[in-house]
Amino acid sequence: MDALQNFSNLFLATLKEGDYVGFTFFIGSMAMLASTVFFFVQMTNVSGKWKDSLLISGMITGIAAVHYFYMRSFWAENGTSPTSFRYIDWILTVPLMCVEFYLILKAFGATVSLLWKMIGYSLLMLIAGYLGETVYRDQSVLWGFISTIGYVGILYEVWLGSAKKLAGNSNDPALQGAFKTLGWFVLVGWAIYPIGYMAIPGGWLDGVLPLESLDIIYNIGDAVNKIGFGLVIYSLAVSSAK
Ligand SMILES: *C/C=C(C)/C=C/C=C(C)/C=C/C1=C(C)CCCC1(C)C
Repeated sequence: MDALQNFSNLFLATLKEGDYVGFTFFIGSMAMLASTVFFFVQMTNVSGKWKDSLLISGMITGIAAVHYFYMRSFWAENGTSPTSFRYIDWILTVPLMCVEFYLILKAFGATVSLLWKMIGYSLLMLIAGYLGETVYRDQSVLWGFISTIGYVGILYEVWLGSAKKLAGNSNDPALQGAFKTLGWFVLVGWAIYPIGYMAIPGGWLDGVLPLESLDIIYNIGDAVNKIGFGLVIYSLAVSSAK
């Protein structure tokens, strides 16, 4: 009975009126859930190789949905940021976004080693960010810098490196357009996160942005990047030549 009670608290803790940060967790949960249904249903409608891409899109928002249900309750119960769960979510979903790039470019020669390189960069980015935000808060600027090296690595691959060259090999304008858009997600959409990170005490924007803005910024970032990213893949899947 106790276990059942604990379990229901994890998912069902009640938000208070006027808790705007909590509201964004709630909206995040619903948006991720709805998108997951959408991607999984559309998976059955798209042709051949695109099924895998839509499966991954649904996995990304599905993993995020479960985390958001949990994080919403964590916030409602404790009134503190569910930082560890956020990073657990990211460490699962960001590598899956690298898999999306790989799947799109596979027909144009993307190798598994490119995939691992991008996953490696994302792990560096997220592990360093986690350490700076939790274990070594005093040195959050240093860890933020190390994390940024991983971020720049991903940006390099997508905008200048081998991923970009492979996309250039394609003669499908739909693919090239979608790849460009995904690149903008990584450049602009993902830049939302370091801005949130800088709002923590001791960070460069400490005092400029209120601390509560951290969760709001991360919640908006996740919705834009996970759902938006998946929608770009979906529209590529329905418009691409083959
Ligand atoms: C769905 C979740 C996504 C796309 C998460 C992306 C997260 C980042 C791009 C985080 C980047 C960070 C830095 C570049 C420096 C400061 C620490 C981080 C982890 C917030």
